Amino acid sequence: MPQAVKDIPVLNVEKIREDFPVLHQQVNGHPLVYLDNGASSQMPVQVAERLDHYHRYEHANVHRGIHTLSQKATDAYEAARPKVAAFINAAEEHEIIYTTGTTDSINLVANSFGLTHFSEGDEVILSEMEHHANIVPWQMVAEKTGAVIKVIPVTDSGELDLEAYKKLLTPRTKMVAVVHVSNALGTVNPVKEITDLAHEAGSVVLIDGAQAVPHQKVDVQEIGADFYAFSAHKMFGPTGFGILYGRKSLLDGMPPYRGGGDMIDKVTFEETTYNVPPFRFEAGTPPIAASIGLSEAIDYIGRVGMDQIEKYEAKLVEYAVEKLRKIDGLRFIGEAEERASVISFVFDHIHASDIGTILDKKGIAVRTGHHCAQPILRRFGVPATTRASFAFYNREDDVDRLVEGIEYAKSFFE
Ligand code: 7TS
Repeated sequence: MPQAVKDIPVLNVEKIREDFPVLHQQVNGHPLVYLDNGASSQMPVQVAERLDHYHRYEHANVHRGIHTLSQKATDAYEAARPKVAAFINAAEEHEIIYTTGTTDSINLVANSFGLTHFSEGDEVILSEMEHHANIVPWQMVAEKTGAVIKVIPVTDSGELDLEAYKKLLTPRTKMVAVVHVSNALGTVNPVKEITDLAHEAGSVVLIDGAQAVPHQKVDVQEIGADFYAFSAHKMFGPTGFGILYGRKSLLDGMPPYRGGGDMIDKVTFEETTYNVPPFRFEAGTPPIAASIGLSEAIDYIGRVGMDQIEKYEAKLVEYAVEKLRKIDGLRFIGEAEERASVISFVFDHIHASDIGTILDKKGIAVRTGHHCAQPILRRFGVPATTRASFAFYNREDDVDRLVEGIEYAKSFFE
């Protein structure tokens, strides 16, 4: 079995960092400062070792082998379902669909639910701060069905304009699809209120939780959302894997999105009948190891403690905002009252990619660009921002290095 996992009774950042070997390297001659967690978080050794153990000793295809190894692999693969259900407080494990990530989860709903429920003139409400993954699939389905996309505007501080949202809801609203935490602004949206309002208007709701699940407790029953999507690689797990939570009563009535092995009940050339959810939506050999890796990542998060993570990151982000605010010429893009571990900023006369390149020379990894959220950057009149995004293994020292790096970058343009 993999090495016994380390006990972490309180959030001790130095102890936690021992579990992330990737953080202990030099980049361009400097100790790495990793502030690109919004794109992909790092993996603790416990997850890496669990993946290694699976590949060395447990690998077999799932759901189809009578032999012992296949049964073992199936058990380990399926174990993520109840674990994820408990992690987001889903009512039952069959509401958890394995996908390849948030993008895949949203495409599944857009195609399976959207293509069958939308008709000419129906309305889909998105927000101005969506990632392209929560825009483009709806546009593609709207094009096929004649549905119309409406957009909730964002205020100057980077919050959703809820009064405008209320006015957009009509009896024709069939779907409200909104991000929980914005990857470009860091705004935490009031998803329960948004969901309640949508339900009052008779609409179904999808929440894009890609940037929420690594940073805060998510309770899908409390939010009341019908669908909730997220990715394993942003929550200390492997790439190529993600989750779609779907309300059972809706999933039962949804057709498959992809055809193939595993998603069927009976196949003849005349007619095919389909498996029950979630298997109906999981055609073909899945990312078996990745599911096992996600289980381990959820265990790891559980040992650190989501309450601890929330508290720790809130303090760290507050520290970062205060330090960055003091830098002459720096302008935040997104200053919502409720914000998570993402800070975006610009300088009027320095391009974000220049800042990012110079920071990299100092070993500091940030993301620059439009963050796959072009409409919201357009809303703020900027082509790109520099974005620092945090995880619970970041420290105040990382923030200090970032501030020093930005001052250094600025000195080239003065
Ligand atoms: N939704 C949000 C809010 C995201 O931040 C991302 C990825 C996605 C959806 C898509 O997730 P995927 O795992 O299917 O790719 N966001 C980012 C980012 O901010 N930088 O790189 C990827």
